[in-house]
Amino acid sequence: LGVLYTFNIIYLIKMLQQTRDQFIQLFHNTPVLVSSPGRINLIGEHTDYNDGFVLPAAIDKRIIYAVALNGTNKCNAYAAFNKEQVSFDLDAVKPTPGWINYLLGVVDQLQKRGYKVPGFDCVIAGDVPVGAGLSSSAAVEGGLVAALDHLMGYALSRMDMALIGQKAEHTFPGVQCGIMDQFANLHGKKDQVMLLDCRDLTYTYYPFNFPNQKIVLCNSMVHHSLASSEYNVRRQQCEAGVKILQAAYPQVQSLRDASMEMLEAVKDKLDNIVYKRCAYVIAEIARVQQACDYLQQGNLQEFGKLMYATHDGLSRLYEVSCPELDYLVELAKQRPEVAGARVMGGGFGGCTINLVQEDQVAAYTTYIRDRYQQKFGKVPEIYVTSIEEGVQVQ
Ligand code: GAF
Repeated sequence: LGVLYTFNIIYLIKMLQQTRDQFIQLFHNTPVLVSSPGRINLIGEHTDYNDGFVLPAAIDKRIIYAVALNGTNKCNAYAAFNKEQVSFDLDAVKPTPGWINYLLGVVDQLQKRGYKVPGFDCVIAGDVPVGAGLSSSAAVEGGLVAALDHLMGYALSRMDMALIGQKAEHTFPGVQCGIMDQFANLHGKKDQVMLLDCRDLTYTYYPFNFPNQKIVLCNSMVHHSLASSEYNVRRQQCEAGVKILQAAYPQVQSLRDASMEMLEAVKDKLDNIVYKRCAYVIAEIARVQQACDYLQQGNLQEFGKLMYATHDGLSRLYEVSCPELDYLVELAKQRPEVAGARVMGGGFGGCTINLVQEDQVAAYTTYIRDRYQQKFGKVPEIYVTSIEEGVQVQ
Protein backbone atom coordinates (compact mmCIF):
# COMPACT_ATOMS: atom_id res chain seq x y z
CA LEU A 1 0.00 0.00 0.00
CA GLY A 2 2.83 2.35 0.92
CA VAL A 3 4.38 1.66 -2.48
CA LEU A 4 1.11 2.39 -4.28
CA TYR A 5 0.74 5.64 -2.33
CA THR A 6 4.30 6.74 -3.18
CA PHE A 7 3.72 5.81 -6.82
CA ASN A 8 0.53 7.92 -6.87
CA ILE A 9 2.31 10.94 -5.45
CA ILE A 10 5.23 10.65 -7.87
CA TYR A 11 2.82 10.26 -10.77
CA LEU A 12 0.84 13.32 -9.69
CA ILE A 13 3.99 15.43 -9.31
CA LYS A 14 5.08 14.36 -12.79
CA MET A 15 1.70 15.34 -14.32
CA LEU A 16 1.83 18.72 -12.56
CA GLN A 17 5.39 19.36 -13.80
CA GLN A 18 4.57 18.38 -17.36
CA THR A 19 1.50 20.61 -17.44
CA ARG A 20 3.48 23.54 -16.05
CA ASP A 21 6.28 22.99 -18.61
CA GLN A 22 3.79 22.87 -21.43
CA PHE A 23 2.18 26.07 -20.18
CA ILE A 24 5.54 27.88 -20.01
CA GLN A 25 6.39 26.70 -23.52
CA LEU A 26 3.08 27.95 -24.92
CA PHE A 27 2.42 31.09 -22.90
CA HIS A 28 5.83 32.16 -21.46
CA ASN A 29 4.44 32.89 -18.03
CA THR A 30 4.36 31.25 -14.57
CA PRO A 31 1.02 29.51 -13.86
CA VAL A 32 -0.80 28.33 -10.76
CA LEU A 33 -1.39 24.59 -10.84
CA VAL A 34 -4.67 22.94 -9.96
CA SER A 35 -5.38 19.28 -9.45
CA SER A 36 -9.09 18.50 -9.91
CA PRO A 37 -10.19 14.89 -9.35
CA GLY A 38 -12.77 12.64 -10.95
CA ARG A 39 -15.20 10.85 -8.65
CA ILE A 40 -16.64 7.49 -7.80
CA ASN A 41 -20.01 6.91 -6.19
CA LEU A 42 -20.40 3.89 -3.92
CA ILE A 43 -24.19 3.99 -4.01
CA GLY A 44 -27.03 6.47 -4.68
CA GLU A 45 -27.37 6.80 -8.45
CA HIS A 46 -29.84 9.24 -10.02
CA THR A 47 -30.93 10.22 -6.53
CA ASP A 48 -29.26 13.64 -6.39
CA TYR A 49 -31.77 15.48 -8.60
CA ASN A 50 -34.56 13.79 -6.63
CA ASP A 51 -33.42 15.46 -3.39
CA GLY A 52 -32.07 12.11 -2.12
CA PHE A 53 -28.72 10.90 -0.81
CA VAL A 54 -25.44 9.97 -2.52
CA LEU A 55 -22.20 8.41 -1.24
CA PRO A 56 -19.39 9.63 -3.51
CA ALA A 57 -15.64 10.24 -3.11
CA ALA A 58 -12.90 11.97 -5.11
CA ILE A 59 -10.28 9.68 -6.69
CA ASP A 60 -6.73 9.47 -7.96
CA LYS A 61 -7.61 10.39 -11.54
CA ARG A 62 -7.33 14.08 -12.13
CA ILE A 63 -7.67 16.96 -14.52
CA ILE A 64 -4.58 19.17 -14.16
CA TYR A 65 -4.78 22.86 -14.93
CA ALA A 66 -1.99 25.39 -15.37
CA VAL A 67 -3.54 28.87 -15.37
CA ALA A 68 -2.29 32.50 -15.38
CA LEU A 69 -3.93 35.85 -16.03
CA ASN A 70 -2.77 37.40 -19.32
CA GLY A 71 -3.71 41.07 -19.01
CA THR A 72 -6.06 40.93 -22.05
CA ASN A 73 -9.78 40.36 -22.46
CA LYS A 74 -9.33 36.92 -23.99
CA CYS A 75 -9.10 33.38 -22.77
CA ASN A 76 -6.66 31.05 -24.55
CA ALA A 77 -7.03 27.40 -23.59
CA TYR A 78 -4.95 24.43 -24.73
CA ALA A 79 -6.24 20.87 -24.17
CA ALA A 80 -3.48 18.26 -24.02
CA PHE A 81 -5.86 15.34 -24.74
CA ASN A 82 -6.49 16.42 -28.34
CA LYS A 83 -3.68 19.00 -28.69
CA GLU A 84 -6.18 21.70 -29.57
CA GLN A 85 -5.97 25.39 -28.67
CA VAL A 86 -9.12 27.50 -28.55
CA SER A 87 -9.57 31.19 -27.76
CA PHE A 88 -12.63 33.16 -26.84
CA ASP A 89 -13.47 36.74 -26.10
CA LEU A 90 -14.70 37.40 -22.57
CA ASP A 91 -17.23 39.95 -23.89
CA ALA A 92 -18.89 37.35 -26.12
CA VAL A 93 -19.34 34.24 -24.01
CA LYS A 94 -21.86 31.88 -25.59
CA PRO A 95 -22.37 28.10 -25.87
CA THR A 96 -19.87 26.59 -28.33
CA PRO A 97 -19.52 22.92 -29.27
CA GLY A 98 -16.62 20.90 -27.88
CA TRP A 99 -14.66 20.79 -24.63
CA ILE A 100 -14.39 24.59 -24.48
CA ASN A 101 -18.11 24.72 -23.64
CA TYR A 102 -17.36 23.62 -20.05
CA LEU A 103 -14.97 26.54 -19.57
CA LEU A 104 -17.38 28.96 -21.23
CA GLY A 105 -20.19 27.77 -18.95
CA VAL A 106 -18.11 28.46 -15.83
CA VAL A 107 -17.03 31.90 -17.05
CA ASP A 108 -20.64 32.74 -17.90
CA GLN A 109 -21.84 31.74 -14.43
CA LEU A 110 -19.14 33.82 -12.74
CA GLN A 111 -20.02 36.82 -14.89
CA LYS A 112 -23.74 36.36 -14.22
CA ARG A 113 -23.04 36.40 -10.49
CA GLY A 114 -21.13 39.66 -10.83
CA TYR A 115 -17.56 38.33 -10.55
CA LYS A 116 -15.05 39.99 -12.85
CA VAL A 117 -13.35 37.40 -15.05
CA PRO A 118 -10.15 38.82 -16.57
CA GLY A 119 -8.28 37.35 -19.56
CA PHE A 120 -6.40 34.15 -18.80
CA ASP A 121 -4.32 31.43 -20.44
CA CYS A 122 -4.58 27.79 -19.47
CA VAL A 123 -3.40 24.30 -20.25
CA ILE A 124 -5.72 21.41 -19.38
CA ALA A 125 -4.18 17.97 -19.03
CA GLY A 126 -4.63 14.98 -16.71
CA ASP A 127 -5.75 11.37 -16.76
CA VAL A 128 -9.52 11.29 -16.10
CA PRO A 129 -10.86 9.20 -18.99
CA VAL A 130 -13.53 11.14 -20.93
CA GLY A 131 -16.98 9.54 -21.19
CA ALA A 132 -16.17 6.85 -18.62
CA GLY A 133 -18.64 8.05 -15.98
CA LEU A 134 -15.87 9.41 -13.74
CA SER A 135 -17.07 12.94 -14.22
CA SER A 136 -14.30 14.54 -16.21
CA SER A 137 -16.68 17.43 -16.95
CA ALA A 138 -17.20 18.30 -13.27
CA ALA A 139 -13.40 18.10 -12.85
CA VAL A 140 -12.91 20.58 -15.69
CA GLU A 141 -15.53 22.94 -14.21
CA GLY A 142 -14.34 22.67 -10.60
CA GLY A 143 -10.67 23.11 -11.57
CA LEU A 144 -11.36 26.33 -13.46
CA VAL A 145 -13.60 27.93 -10.86
CA ALA A 146 -11.03 27.13 -8.13
CA ALA A 147 -8.17 28.53 -10.25
CA LEU A 148 -10.02 31.79 -10.94
CA ASP A 149 -11.10 32.04 -7.32
CA HIS A 150 -7.45 31.71 -6.28
CA LEU A 151 -6.15 34.22 -8.84
CA MET A 152 -8.93 36.77 -8.31
CA GLY A 153 -9.65 36.36 -4.59
CA TYR A 154 -13.41 35.89 -5.06
CA ALA A 155 -13.48 33.98 -1.73
CA LEU A 156 -16.10 31.51 -2.93
CA SER A 157 -16.99 28.64 -0.63
CA ARG A 158 -16.48 25.12 -1.96
CA MET A 159 -20.25 24.68 -2.12
CA ASP A 160 -20.62 27.92 -4.13
CA MET A 161 -18.02 26.58 -6.54
CA ALA A 162 -19.93 23.32 -6.88
CA LEU A 163 -23.19 25.17 -7.55
CA ILE A 164 -21.48 27.31 -10.19
CA GLY A 165 -20.17 24.18 -11.92
CA GLN A 166 -23.60 22.54 -11.81
CA LYS A 167 -25.34 25.59 -13.27
CA ALA A 168 -22.65 25.87 -15.95
CA GLU A 169 -23.44 22.28 -16.94
CA HIS A 170 -27.17 23.05 -17.10
CA THR A 171 -26.83 26.18 -19.17
CA PHE A 172 -23.99 25.43 -21.62
CA PRO A 173 -23.65 21.67 -22.35
CA GLY A 174 -27.34 21.44 -21.37
CA VAL A 175 -27.18 18.43 -19.04
CA GLN A 176 -29.68 18.93 -16.20
CA CYS A 177 -27.37 17.16 -13.72
CA GLY A 178 -27.71 16.97 -9.96
CA ILE A 179 -25.05 18.28 -7.59
CA MET A 180 -23.17 15.05 -6.81
CA ASP A 181 -20.27 15.29 -9.25
CA GLN A 182 -19.35 18.91 -8.63
CA PHE A 183 -19.79 18.40 -4.89
CA ALA A 184 -17.50 15.34 -4.76
CA ASN A 185 -14.86 16.99 -6.92
CA LEU A 186 -14.60 19.96 -4.54
CA HIS A 187 -15.17 18.31 -1.13
CA GLY A 188 -13.22 15.05 -1.39
CA LYS A 189 -11.02 13.95 1.52
CA LYS A 190 -8.36 11.24 1.51
CA ASP A 191 -9.81 7.80 2.36
CA GLN A 192 -13.23 9.27 3.25
CA VAL A 193 -16.54 8.88 1.48
CA MET A 194 -19.22 11.55 1.82
CA LEU A 195 -22.88 11.07 2.59
CA LEU A 196 -24.52 14.10 0.98
CA ASP A 197 -28.13 15.05 1.55
CA CYS A 198 -28.90 16.59 -1.83
CA ARG A 199 -31.92 18.43 -0.46
CA ASP A 200 -30.25 20.67 2.10
CA LEU A 201 -26.64 20.07 0.97
CA THR A 202 -25.46 18.93 4.41
CA TYR A 203 -22.85 16.18 4.39
CA THR A 204 -20.88 13.86 6.64
CA TYR A 205 -17.53 12.18 6.03
CA TYR A 206 -17.15 8.46 6.78
CA PRO A 207 -13.95 6.45 6.55
CA PHE A 208 -13.99 3.86 3.79
CA ASN A 209 -14.32 1.17 6.38
CA PHE A 210 -13.67 -2.01 4.39
CA PRO A 211 -10.11 -3.14 5.08
CA ASN A 212 -8.37 -5.20 2.39
CA GLN A 213 -10.92 -4.13 -0.22
CA LYS A 214 -10.02 -2.24 -3.35
CA ILE A 215 -12.34 -0.13 -5.46
CA VAL A 216 -11.88 -1.42 -8.99
CA LEU A 217 -13.45 0.34 -11.98
CA CYS A 218 -14.05 -1.62 -15.17
CA ASN A 219 -14.44 0.67 -18.17
CA SER A 220 -16.77 -0.90 -20.74
CA MET A 221 -15.31 1.52 -23.32
CA VAL A 222 -18.90 2.17 -24.42
CA HIS A 223 -19.75 5.83 -24.83
CA HIS A 224 -23.38 6.34 -25.71
CA SER A 225 -24.10 9.46 -27.73
CA LEU A 226 -27.62 9.62 -26.25
CA ALA A 227 -26.31 9.78 -22.68
CA SER A 228 -27.06 13.50 -22.11
CA SER A 229 -30.46 13.56 -23.78
CA GLU A 230 -31.59 10.34 -22.07
CA TYR A 231 -30.33 11.70 -18.75
CA ASN A 232 -32.58 14.73 -19.14
CA VAL A 233 -35.50 12.46 -20.07
CA ARG A 234 -35.00 10.47 -16.83
CA ARG A 235 -35.17 13.68 -14.88
CA GLN A 236 -38.40 14.71 -16.61
CA GLN A 237 -39.92 11.29 -15.94
CA CYS A 238 -39.18 11.66 -12.23
CA GLU A 239 -40.78 15.10 -12.26
CA ALA A 240 -43.85 13.69 -14.02
CA GLY A 241 -44.12 11.08 -11.24
CA VAL A 242 -43.87 13.75 -8.56
CA LYS A 243 -46.76 15.71 -10.12
CA ILE A 244 -49.08 12.72 -9.92
CA LEU A 245 -47.95 11.83 -6.40
CA GLN A 246 -48.42 15.43 -5.29
CA ALA A 247 -52.06 15.45 -6.35
CA ALA A 248 -52.73 12.68 -3.81
CA TYR A 249 -50.05 13.63 -1.26
CA PRO A 250 -49.42 17.40 -1.21
CA GLN A 251 -46.38 16.91 1.07
CA VAL A 252 -44.45 15.24 -1.77
CA GLN A 253 -42.11 17.88 -3.15
CA SER A 254 -39.77 15.37 -4.75
CA LEU A 255 -39.32 11.58 -4.88
CA ARG A 256 -37.37 11.89 -1.63
CA ASP A 257 -40.70 12.44 0.13
CA ALA A 258 -42.48 9.47 -1.42
CA SER A 259 -42.73 5.87 -0.21
CA MET A 260 -43.41 2.69 -2.18
CA GLU A 261 -46.86 2.58 -0.57
CA MET A 262 -47.69 6.03 -1.93
CA LEU A 263 -46.41 5.05 -5.34
CA GLU A 264 -48.52 1.88 -5.37
CA ALA A 265 -51.58 3.89 -4.36
CA VAL A 266 -51.29 6.09 -7.48
CA LYS A 267 -50.01 3.37 -9.81
CA ASP A 268 -53.11 3.31 -12.03
CA LYS A 269 -52.66 7.04 -12.73
CA LEU A 270 -49.03 6.62 -13.78
CA ASP A 271 -47.60 5.77 -17.13
CA ASN A 272 -45.79 2.42 -16.72
CA ILE A 273 -42.37 3.86 -17.60
CA VAL A 274 -42.81 6.70 -15.09
CA TYR A 275 -43.85 4.14 -12.49
CA LYS A 276 -40.66 2.12 -13.06
CA ARG A 277 -38.43 5.21 -12.84
CA CYS A 278 -40.06 6.31 -9.59
CA ALA A 279 -39.93 2.81 -8.09
CA TYR A 280 -36.19 2.66 -8.74
CA VAL A 281 -35.48 6.09 -7.23
CA ILE A 282 -37.58 5.54 -4.09
CA ALA A 283 -35.82 2.22 -3.42
CA GLU A 284 -32.39 3.65 -4.17
CA ILE A 285 -32.77 6.57 -1.75
CA ALA A 286 -33.58 4.04 1.00
CA ARG A 287 -30.63 1.84 -0.05
CA VAL A 288 -28.12 4.67 0.40
CA GLN A 289 -29.12 5.20 4.01
CA GLN A 290 -29.02 1.47 4.67
CA ALA A 291 -25.64 1.15 2.91
CA CYS A 292 -24.19 3.92 5.03
CA ASP A 293 -25.14 1.97 8.19
CA TYR A 294 -23.44 -1.13 6.76
CA LEU A 295 -20.36 0.91 5.92
CA GLN A 296 -20.10 2.15 9.49
CA GLN A 297 -20.55 -1.41 10.80
CA GLY A 298 -17.93 -2.68 8.34
CA ASN A 299 -20.53 -5.11 6.97
CA LEU A 300 -19.07 -5.66 3.54
CA GLN A 301 -21.33 -8.52 2.45
CA GLU A 302 -24.57 -6.60 3.05
CA PHE A 303 -23.14 -3.45 1.50
CA GLY A 304 -22.18 -5.45 -1.59
CA LYS A 305 -25.68 -6.93 -1.90
CA LEU A 306 -27.11 -3.42 -2.02
CA MET A 307 -24.73 -2.53 -4.86
CA TYR A 308 -26.03 -5.49 -6.86
CA ALA A 309 -29.60 -4.44 -6.08
CA THR A 310 -28.81 -0.95 -7.37
CA HIS A 311 -27.48 -2.40 -10.59
CA ASP A 312 -30.57 -4.47 -11.03
CA GLY A 313 -32.77 -1.39 -10.59
CA LEU A 314 -30.64 0.74 -12.91
CA SER A 315 -30.79 -1.93 -15.56
CA ARG A 316 -34.44 -3.11 -15.36
CA LEU A 317 -36.34 -0.12 -13.99
CA TYR A 318 -34.30 2.96 -14.78
CA GLU A 319 -32.96 1.49 -18.02
CA VAL A 320 -29.62 3.27 -18.06
CA SER A 321 -27.43 0.17 -18.45
CA CYS A 322 -26.39 -1.63 -21.63
CA PRO A 323 -25.44 -5.24 -22.52
CA GLU A 324 -21.74 -4.55 -21.93
CA LEU A 325 -22.30 -3.17 -18.41
CA ASP A 326 -24.77 -5.92 -17.54
CA TYR A 327 -22.19 -8.48 -18.63
CA LEU A 328 -19.46 -6.89 -16.47
CA VAL A 329 -21.77 -7.13 -13.45
CA GLU A 330 -22.71 -10.74 -14.33
CA LEU A 331 -19.00 -11.59 -14.42
CA ALA A 332 -18.48 -9.93 -11.03
CA LYS A 333 -21.33 -11.96 -9.49
CA GLN A 334 -19.54 -15.20 -10.33
CA ARG A 335 -16.45 -14.27 -8.30
CA PRO A 336 -16.27 -14.76 -4.52
CA GLU A 337 -13.60 -12.04 -4.21
CA VAL A 338 -16.14 -9.42 -5.34
CA ALA A 339 -18.53 -8.15 -2.65
CA GLY A 340 -20.61 -6.00 -4.98
CA ALA A 341 -20.63 -4.37 -8.42
CA ARG A 342 -22.85 -2.06 -10.44
CA VAL A 343 -22.92 0.51 -13.20
CA MET A 344 -21.72 3.86 -11.86
CA GLY A 345 -22.67 7.45 -12.73
CA GLY A 346 -25.22 8.50 -15.33
CA GLY A 347 -25.00 5.18 -17.21
CA PHE A 348 -25.41 4.29 -20.92
CA GLY A 349 -21.76 3.19 -20.91
CA GLY A 350 -18.72 4.06 -18.85
CA CYS A 351 -17.60 2.07 -15.84
CA THR A 352 -18.82 -0.46 -13.32
CA ILE A 353 -17.64 -0.02 -9.74
CA ASN A 354 -16.51 -3.25 -8.00
CA LEU A 355 -15.46 -3.92 -4.41
CA VAL A 356 -12.70 -6.50 -4.72
CA GLN A 357 -10.57 -8.34 -2.17
CA GLU A 358 -7.15 -6.72 -2.41
CA ASP A 359 -5.04 -9.85 -2.87
CA GLN A 360 -7.30 -10.97 -5.73
CA VAL A 361 -7.27 -7.77 -7.75
CA ALA A 362 -4.67 -8.98 -10.26
CA ALA A 363 -6.51 -12.26 -10.89
CA TYR A 364 -9.85 -10.46 -11.17
CA THR A 365 -8.43 -7.97 -13.67
CA THR A 366 -7.20 -10.76 -15.93
CA TYR A 367 -10.50 -12.61 -15.63
CA ILE A 368 -12.55 -9.55 -16.64
CA ARG A 369 -10.21 -8.57 -19.48
CA ASP A 370 -10.23 -12.04 -21.02
CA ARG A 371 -13.98 -12.66 -20.83
CA TYR A 372 -15.00 -9.17 -21.89
CA GLN A 373 -12.66 -9.15 -24.85
CA GLN A 374 -13.89 -12.57 -25.93
CA LYS A 375 -17.52 -11.45 -25.87
CA PHE A 376 -17.35 -7.88 -27.15
CA GLY A 377 -14.06 -7.79 -29.05
CA LYS A 378 -12.73 -4.80 -27.13
CA VAL A 379 -10.33 -4.51 -24.22
CA PRO A 380 -11.84 -2.91 -21.09
CA GLU A 381 -9.62 -0.50 -19.20
CA ILE A 382 -9.40 -1.35 -15.52
CA TYR A 383 -8.52 1.20 -12.85
CA VAL A 384 -7.66 0.25 -9.28
CA THR A 385 -8.52 3.51 -7.57
CA SER A 386 -7.79 5.19 -4.27
CA ILE A 387 -9.87 7.84 -2.50
CA GLU A 388 -8.17 11.23 -2.56
CA GLU A 389 -8.50 14.93 -1.73
CA GLY A 390 -10.83 17.19 -3.70
CA VAL A 391 -9.62 20.11 -5.83
CA GLN A 392 -6.25 21.48 -4.73
CA VAL A 393 -4.64 24.72 -5.91
CA GLN A 394 -0.88 25.17 -5.60
C1 GAF B 1 -24.30 12.11 -13.59
C2 GAF B 1 -24.79 13.44 -13.02
F1 GAF B 1 -23.95 14.44 -13.34
C3 GAF B 1 -24.97 13.37 -11.51
O1 GAF B 1 -25.55 14.56 -11.04
C4 GAF B 1 -25.81 12.16 -11.09
O2 GAF B 1 -27.16 12.38 -11.34
C5 GAF B 1 -25.31 10.91 -11.79
O3 GAF B 1 -25.19 11.06 -13.19
C6 GAF B 1 -26.22 9.74 -11.55
O4 GAF B 1 -26.24 9.43 -10.20
O5 GAF B 1 -23.00 11.82 -13.16
